Amino acid sequence: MTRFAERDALKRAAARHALGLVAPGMVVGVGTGTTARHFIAGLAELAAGGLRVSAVATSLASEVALSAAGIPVVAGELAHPIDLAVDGADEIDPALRLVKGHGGALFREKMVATAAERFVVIADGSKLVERLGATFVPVEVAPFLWRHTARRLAALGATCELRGGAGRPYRTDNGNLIVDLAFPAGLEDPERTAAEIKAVTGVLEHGLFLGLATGAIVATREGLRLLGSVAG
Ligand code: A5P
Repeated sequence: MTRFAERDALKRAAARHALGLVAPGMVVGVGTGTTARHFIAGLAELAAGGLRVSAVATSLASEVALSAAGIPVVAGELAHPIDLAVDGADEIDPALRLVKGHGGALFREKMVATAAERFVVIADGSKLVERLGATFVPVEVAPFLWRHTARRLAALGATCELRGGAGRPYRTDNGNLIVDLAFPAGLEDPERTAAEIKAVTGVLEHGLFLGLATGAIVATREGLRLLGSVAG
């Protein structure tokens, strides 16, 4: 098995385990990315077998996949909390703090995570880190005067890169830009960095998800690791 196939099998194992948390009638927040795709495939099978749930999608891509599976997708009109949100992550630290957004969907992902009563992360073991900032922290910014916003973000001690480059910038589902921040030594104090990023005018949201995940299902070669509270 190639390394890619092995990682994909682990992502699938984590996603499949999360399906056990879904109960009839739930409003389920559904994530974005290669791990979440396995969760959507499993939900589609359950729906085909008669399970009735509705979903809140964290991206247009996930919305399309859910609709294709006949799962009703709700958005602005949602009056009640989301019962359970399930999503991937790019980094998970021992305190269940996350970096998310490498797939560009961080704004809606954070909206869904904050609106959910339970937020369970699904991932393969490569996402576990001792300290956040091992990769990069995506920040969704308004296109208006974005270079000025990026300069202020760089002043926080980060290397900033516009995703896609200035010639062909990546656009989020919300029509905004993503600036990826790399912190050479990682994040000593993620809460402080999160507050500093959020205080920059022009920033809409960042990929530090702190105090949001209630549990994580992490699939490793040695088996599933359940972090935090995962049971229903
Ligand atoms: C999407 O914007 C991200 O937050 C994803 O949840 C994250 O990048 C994990 O993606 P994979 O499951 O593809 O690794």
